[in-house]
Amino acid sequence: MTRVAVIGAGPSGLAQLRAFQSAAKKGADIPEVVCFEKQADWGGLWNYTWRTGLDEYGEPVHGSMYRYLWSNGPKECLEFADYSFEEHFGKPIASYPPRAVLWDYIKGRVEKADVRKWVRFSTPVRMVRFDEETKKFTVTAHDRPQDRMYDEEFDYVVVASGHFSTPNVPYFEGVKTFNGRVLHAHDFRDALEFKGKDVLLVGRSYSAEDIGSQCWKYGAKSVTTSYRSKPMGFKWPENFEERPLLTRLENKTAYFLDGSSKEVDALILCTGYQHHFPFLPDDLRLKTANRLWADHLYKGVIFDKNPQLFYIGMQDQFYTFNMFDVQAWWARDVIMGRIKLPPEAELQANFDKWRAREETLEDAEQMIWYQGDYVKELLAETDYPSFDIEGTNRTFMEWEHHKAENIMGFRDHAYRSLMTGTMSPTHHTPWVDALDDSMEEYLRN
Ligand code: FAD
Ligand code: NA7
Repeated sequence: MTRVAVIGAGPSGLAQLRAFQSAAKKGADIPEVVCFEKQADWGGLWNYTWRTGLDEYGEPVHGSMYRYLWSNGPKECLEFADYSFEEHFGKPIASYPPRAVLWDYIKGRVEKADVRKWVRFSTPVRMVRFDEETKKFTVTAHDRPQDRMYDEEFDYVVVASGHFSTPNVPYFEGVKTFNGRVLHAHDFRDALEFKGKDVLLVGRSYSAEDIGSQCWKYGAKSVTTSYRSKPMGFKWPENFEERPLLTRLENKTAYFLDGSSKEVDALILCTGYQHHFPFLPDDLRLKTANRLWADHLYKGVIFDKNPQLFYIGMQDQFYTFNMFDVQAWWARDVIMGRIKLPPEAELQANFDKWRAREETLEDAEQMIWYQGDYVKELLAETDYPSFDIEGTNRTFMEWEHHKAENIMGFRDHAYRSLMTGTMSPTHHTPWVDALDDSMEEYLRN
């Protein structure tokens, strides 16, 4: 029997499990699927952990999410086409759910699909090797509770281990002797730690924007973000400012490229993440920057050096859950022989086309249409329920517009579901006043 290993049970890995299960439900003979998950539960980053550094087994902690995190984009843009929010919650809910609500939604679909039995929890994959003669992979996994390592053979491997977990940590002069707290966004957990403090963040992307906003919301005395390329440019509140790049630190003083300086209590490096696959040897390991068209992946999914190896969710993301789904359905259909891969020259030409367009992208709007078009291309080749990509793109545009209007108020807007057509209700409390991020509080009518 054909065997498929899925590495990771986050949204991408779970999309792969659901893809196979949905084919089985329609009567197809599916391969045996084994999912290895390093954490004790599923949901990937959405499964919050209070731990930082190493976990209870001495494994690097995967989680980068923090308390009070609310979706940073409309839930309407990530909704599963085969499992709506309304189906899960039994009623329409507001558009920017906190983490716990989204985790519940992610779990609901796979609980319904009954695929938990395919997952081996607390089992990190240590190594994957490919035998050119037998054309099989040997996966070495470590059952942590039993403290037992073992090898198993597979015909296909799907890597769904995420890429927002291993921090990119640049060096700044004087950081060694800085008299305050220094951390990377990966280790940020609770904004209340910074209440009453002057906080400095380096970076200008989602983490800097959101962690900065949260520190502000939970009472930081001041928030300063420092950019390398250009400012985020939002209309920030009075005690929130953007400055050019940090050049050095001295005691508690931060110096910036424009010659200015500021006393700060903490430095949070929101400087992004590395694609990091310590369990993959050179010939199987994806090496790419965080970009919309990742290197080495034909159709954004299949490894160019080995057509039995797939990577899900490895691109930079506007689209998330439903893009992972479309990728997983596509990978499934290649594995099951429903999609016949074209000759390599054709795959390369397809890659070159997407890469060339990626290099022309100038702003978020163009990037969203680009990723939408990519999702559309894969969607057309599988039986994943079709959904309105243009409508999704337009919702993303509204989101961008609402952020530009009011960065601390964009989450108070509501959007229409592209899957059910239902208009979402406005949330009962403005985001700036909503300090309780529990599911009960969010779903309260
Ligand atoms: P992950 O969620 O990272 O899951 C990967 C899984 O693989 C984990 O469970 C991990 O334990 C497991 N794993 C890793 N290595 C191994 C191994 N060797 N062996 C076995 N298992 C392994 N997206 C949105 O749509 N909206 C948001 O608001 C949003 N906010 C975000 C906030 C933060 C702070 C971060 C970091 C990301 C956010 N994202 C958001 C993007 C996020 O990347 C996706 O939503 C999604 O979690 C990606 O799913 P994934 O399965 O690809 O990766
Ligand atoms: P991103 O989106 O990869 O952004 C990384 C940011 O870090 C970006 O603004 C970079 O600046 C900045 N960066 C990287 N290296 C440096 C150095 N050396 N000096 C200064 N600034 C640097 O990561 P995020 O963590 O923000 O977001 C990742 C995910 O988490 C995302 O999906 C969210 O939903 C949550 P640049 O822009 O290149 O000038």
